[in-house]
Amino acid sequence: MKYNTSDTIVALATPMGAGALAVVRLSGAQALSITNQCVHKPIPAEPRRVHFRHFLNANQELLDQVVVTFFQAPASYTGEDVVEISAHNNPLIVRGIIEETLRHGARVAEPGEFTYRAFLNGKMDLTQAEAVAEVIAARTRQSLTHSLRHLTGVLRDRILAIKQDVVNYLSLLEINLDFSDEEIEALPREELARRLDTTIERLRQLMHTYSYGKLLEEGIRILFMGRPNVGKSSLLNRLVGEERAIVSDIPGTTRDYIEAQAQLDGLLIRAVDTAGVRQTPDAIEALGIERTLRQAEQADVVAAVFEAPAPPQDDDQVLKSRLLTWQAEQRHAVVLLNKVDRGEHGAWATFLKDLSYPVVRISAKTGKGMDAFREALLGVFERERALEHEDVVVTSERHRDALQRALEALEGARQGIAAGFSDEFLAADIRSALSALGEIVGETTPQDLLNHIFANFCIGK
Ligand SMILES: Nc1nc2c(ncn2[C@@H]2O[C@H](COP(=O)(O)OP(=O)(O)OP(=O)(O)O)[C@@H](O)[C@H]2O)c(=O)[nH]1
Ligand SMILES: [Mg+2]
Repeated sequence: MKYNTSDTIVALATPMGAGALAVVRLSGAQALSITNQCVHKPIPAEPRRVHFRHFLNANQELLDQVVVTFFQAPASYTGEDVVEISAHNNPLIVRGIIEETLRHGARVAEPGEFTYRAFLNGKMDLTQAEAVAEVIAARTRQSLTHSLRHLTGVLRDRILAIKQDVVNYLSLLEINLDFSDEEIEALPREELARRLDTTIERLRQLMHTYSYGKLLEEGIRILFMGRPNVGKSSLLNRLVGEERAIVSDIPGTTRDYIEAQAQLDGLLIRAVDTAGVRQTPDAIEALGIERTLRQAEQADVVAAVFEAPAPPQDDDQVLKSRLLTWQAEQRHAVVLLNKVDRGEHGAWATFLKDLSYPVVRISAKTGKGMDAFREALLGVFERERALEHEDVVVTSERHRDALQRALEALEGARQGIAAGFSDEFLAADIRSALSALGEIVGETTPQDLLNHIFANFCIGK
């Protein structure tokens, strides 16, 4: 066990810095008595009342005027006695308050320890505890919506419902095992097979939502590629709505890649600008180009940029061959024919003919075609985005992996039935499915994994 959970912990719950208010939070059996040693008049043990107090330092001098709220166990965030002290947000005051509580026996909380205690005390399951961090970190409207849903326990409920079915299969199998001499079958095998199929299907559907959940969590990584000077940086600036990348008419302006963020229909767009791809004798530029090609492998979608008013060049042909390869590999891309404000050379229609990617005629200068570009981007992720309205969306890789293991175990049991394996074999598979499902909600999660999850929280959560 990493944390000692019998003592009283303290931490700043709001960001450190200057501001109107800072909230210092204590949790543990001594929360109120420690606080009472630091204020000019004791706070009665009546829960959820707000008290105005003078918070005093070691010399009994005024440190700040504060407002203290007491939450009595178990009706608090952590399930323990909790005291919240709202003070003026000055680091001198905050440090002073924390020091005083430490002097009277509190301990500085470990990262995530308030939430960890809430989890240990059954105030929330592991998916909800993880959702606390998700809610705080969410950067788009959609991702916040789903994090908040996780916080209310929708994923927990879904997992527990599936788990209950699996528990039933196991107990029916165990009845079969107990009465194996008597040739009574509590559950005929065909019936078990049918029910397993239903559960397997439910797991598959839930896992399927991860394709959208991953977009929510990680955003869409879009990489601008094209030969020098076609307007990649200008298009990126347009997409994110600010001048992030340097634009100039000197080919080879962008050397290293830069990333800028924007929101698109509630999704996070992470746009990456790259060095123009061309044959070059310049060693530094060549390094940048190599990087671009490596980045392209990690992008969710490549925006391939060409210059409409000029005829296709050798370097354009190189990019086109790449696009043809990606097309065969079913990777996502959008073709942007830029600078259409200066017209379009007749050769492009033929040049782009063998590409099945959407082609958007665009101008970074006038903004024409930007909406079509956004539409094309969203179109690429249409299948994933269709899952937006699912009640439960799996957004965590940890959950997806555990679901995958549960699914494989149940499929193993299903195949065992088809192959006529004994009940013992089936029961073993079903038990490992149960354990995988239990890991998601925190019932069978190994301690080191728990430690790892909570260690990624910040202090004060
Ligand atoms: N007329 C016109 N000029 C554009 C357009 N987009 C970009 N330009 C100009 O084209 C030149 C190159 O633009 P950049 O955005 O720097 O091009 P780049 O592809 O990032 O170039 P490198 O970083 O050198 O690879 C600049 O002078 C831009 O002002 C457009 O849509 N129309
Ligand atoms: Mg550039």
